[in-house]
Amino acid sequence: MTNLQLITPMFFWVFFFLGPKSDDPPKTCNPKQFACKDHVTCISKGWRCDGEKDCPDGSDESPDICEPNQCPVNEHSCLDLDVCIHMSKLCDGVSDCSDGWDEGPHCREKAPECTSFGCEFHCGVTHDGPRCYCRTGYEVAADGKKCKDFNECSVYGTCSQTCTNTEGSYTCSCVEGYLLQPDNRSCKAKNEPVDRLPVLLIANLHGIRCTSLSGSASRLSVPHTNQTMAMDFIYAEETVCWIDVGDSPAATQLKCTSIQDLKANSTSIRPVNITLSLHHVEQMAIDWLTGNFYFVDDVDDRVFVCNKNGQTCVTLLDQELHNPKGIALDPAMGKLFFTDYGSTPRVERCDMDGQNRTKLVDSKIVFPHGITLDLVNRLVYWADAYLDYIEVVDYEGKNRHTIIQGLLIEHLYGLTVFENYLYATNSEEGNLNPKTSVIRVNRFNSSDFQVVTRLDRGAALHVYHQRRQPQVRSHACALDQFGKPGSCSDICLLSNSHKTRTCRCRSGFSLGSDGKSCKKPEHELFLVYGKGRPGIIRGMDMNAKVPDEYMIPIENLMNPRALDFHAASEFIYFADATSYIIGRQKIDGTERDTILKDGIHTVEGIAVDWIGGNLYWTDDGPKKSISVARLEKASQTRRTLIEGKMSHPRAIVVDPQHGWMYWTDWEEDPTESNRGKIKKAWMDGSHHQVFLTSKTVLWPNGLSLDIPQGILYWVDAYYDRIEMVFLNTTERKVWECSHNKPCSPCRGVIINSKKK
Ligand SMILES: *[C@@H]1O[C@H](CO)[C@@H](O)[C@H](O)[C@H]1NC(C)=O
Ligand SMILES: *[C@@H]1O[C@H](CO)[C@@H](O)[C@H](O)[C@H]1NC(C)=O
Ligand SMILES: *[C@@H]1O[C@H](CO)[C@@H](O)[C@H](O)[C@H]1NC(C)=O
Ligand SMILES: *[C@@H]1O[C@H](CO)[C@@H](O)[C@H](O)[C@H]1NC(C)=O
Ligand SMILES: *[C@@H]1O[C@H](CO)[C@@H](O)[C@H](O)[C@H]1NC(C)=O
Ligand SMILES: *[C@@H]1O[C@H](CO)[C@@H](O)[C@H](O)[C@H]1NC(C)=O
Ligand SMILES: *[C@@H]1O[C@H](CO)[C@@H](O)[C@H](O)[C@H]1NC(C)=O
Ligand SMILES: [Ca+2]
Ligand SMILES: [Ca+2]
Repeated sequence: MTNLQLITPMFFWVFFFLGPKSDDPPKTCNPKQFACKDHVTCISKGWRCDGEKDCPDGSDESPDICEPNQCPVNEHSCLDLDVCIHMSKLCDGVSDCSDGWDEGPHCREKAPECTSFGCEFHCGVTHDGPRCYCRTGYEVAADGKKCKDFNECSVYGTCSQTCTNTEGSYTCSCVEGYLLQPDNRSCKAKNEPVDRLPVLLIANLHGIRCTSLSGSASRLSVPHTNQTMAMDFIYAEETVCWIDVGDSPAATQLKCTSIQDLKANSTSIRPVNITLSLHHVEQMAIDWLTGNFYFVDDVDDRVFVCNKNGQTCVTLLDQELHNPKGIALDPAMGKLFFTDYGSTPRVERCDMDGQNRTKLVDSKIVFPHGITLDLVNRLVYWADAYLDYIEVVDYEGKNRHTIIQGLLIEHLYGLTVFENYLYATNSEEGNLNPKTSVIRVNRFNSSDFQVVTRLDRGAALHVYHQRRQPQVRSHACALDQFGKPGSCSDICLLSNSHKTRTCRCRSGFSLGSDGKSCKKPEHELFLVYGKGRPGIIRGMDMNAKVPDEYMIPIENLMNPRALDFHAASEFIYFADATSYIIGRQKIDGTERDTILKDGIHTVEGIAVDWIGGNLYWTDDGPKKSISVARLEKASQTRRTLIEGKMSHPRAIVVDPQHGWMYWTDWEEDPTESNRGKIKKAWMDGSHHQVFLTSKTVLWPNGLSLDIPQGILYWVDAYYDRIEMVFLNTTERKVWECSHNKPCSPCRGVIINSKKK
């Protein structure tokens, strides 16, 4: 078997060269200030949306920052647009606006217009002339005169749960498990048993604290958790789980403990061994139906999930993620929600198997953090730590509404909702101050606001109550007669509802045709890629519908830049540019080894000669060279074949059957006589020559050779395209992207490589 049969023409090295994190909000203004869109001016946050333009560009009053205030039905605004009065108070001889705007000479002047205006109910005199209004429960129809039923249910907060519109009125009701309150709008969760009151679980510097909803301390406290930010619970199992952060990835662990009857039991603390690193996990959420753990990692920039025992973990999302911060689940609906404050801050949703990814919010959002769900009304609440607000949208991203905005909430981290209240951990001086408070705000009336308790470095918080984790009668990942969840051999994920599932396999295995069993793949057609910051190399089946990991990832790299695969030995060879080494690891994750470290500089390309058992590499360091070494005993056998005579040697491939090697040479400042090139030479370095150069070749990379067809493929990182050339005729073609020949996996990469 040769290298070639494994690697199809669509096999490209794919690299993400991401710079240091640069997606934090602008740093020039202090936390109490608002940064104008000009990125220069800072103004006091209190001046934002106050009706006066304070930024030179007016961005402090722009519609995407400030929602225009709209008066409720049958009301009218005063001169101060934030104040509304009922229209019956216009020109009634009493000054109702503090500025007296509702009264004045216009009343007498314009009153006659009202009599002939033809309102079905009543007419109010405004500065702009007559305006009709209707009796309570009705609104003015499209003609501006007749009255029709007002749909109160379309207004956020009319009822705290179910709202039924009626002619001239509406009624509120509550779903099972809740009781309607005397105000006929609010719903209170039933406690079963009755003495099982809801409590707040708060992760903080000293452990996991438990208080009543009003903040008075309760009996439970799980002590000695270590720098825990991420925490969640499984109510049905009376268990809380959290991440203990240690000094190293290995010292960072997921732990769970029983909190039966809200009594801490330190002997029941158990680690859940997880194969993927949890060291940079920002937040977690437990699918309480299946017991699967979901994590967001804002350094490795991925969302991943592990099964209940931690043995199988799979990555759900790792593309177009820049700093995922918060995560929340609705397992009954099969929905996962997360916040990300990367280059385009946003709130997103996907199914719980990672499919159907959908953007919900991407405007008027800077630094979204905590996120929580109203599982009854299907609403998503999130906090923005830069714009200092809590807002809400429905599961479709519609009906957006601001709950509270302003200095009372400075840097919200954890967020949860229960009954009429939102609870959040709030740090008063941004991240710098370890002192945090837990606040609660009525989500239908932001003046109902209070500080519940104070603590050191409060992080995740949850209301621990049965109603936060409603059960379903049965779900698609229930254990079968062999004890396998949803009959999946490795991990069962709920997909777009609790009635559907997706089986996934652990690293190195792929799903069989039955969609349930996992088997070792035959390693055909696989794409290995490295991703910068921090580096990782992984493999996947390019044809598979679900991106199973096809090999144990090579983790903890600084900046992987080049790689190749030796089929016979199953070794991946890779160069790590920042740590100046060439190493290898088998695809089953074993035998990680550094094979070359002295005299290795900026290795940009690696090629395995599977016939001769040699490794070729390019080095774009000070010396610009191409070298070779034996695959075994590499450091004793290395030899430089070509030195100098190149601008920026990059990708390299070898054709040992015909004795040629091909590599790309970038030109930073191209001129008429100096362009990007593809060069070739015999595999001993002799017969060095330019194979191809042209005006339209600038940054060729990702060489790939189809030897039987005699075709060389490359991507041009400057022109963002894939090209091919016939070795026999040097005829060039641009690879057309189509359904059967997708370019997208490469395209993202090419764009990213420009960021270097
Ligand atoms: C709630 O509804 C009941 C029955 O319809 C009524 O008697 C009561 O006055 C209502 N309470 C409020 C606060 O509107
Ligand atoms: C907590 O983490 C620190 C380092 O961050 C470590 O020295 C200490 O041993 C850990 N404590 C526990 C109880 O794990
Ligand atoms: C504490 O947990 C251990 C292990 O789960 C259990 O055997 C023991 O009975 C528990 N003790 C109490 C007081 O609940
Ligand atoms: C988890 O790992 C630790 C240390 O590697 C080991 O002692 C323990 O038995 C493992 N637990 C499980 C449940 O596999
Ligand atoms: C996306 O969701 C819809 C239902 O919401 C479902 O019918 C469809 O199969 C999903 N698509 C994928 C790719 O999962
Ligand atoms: C909102 O909350 C404040 C403070 O608790 C209270 O005084 C006010 O009556 C509430 N408003 C409504 C409409 O319930
Ligand atoms: C060059 O190679 C291509 C692909 O193998 C083949 O179709 C074509 O006929 C060859 N041309 C010549 C001139 O040999
Ligand atoms: Ca008045
Ligand atoms: Ca109505």
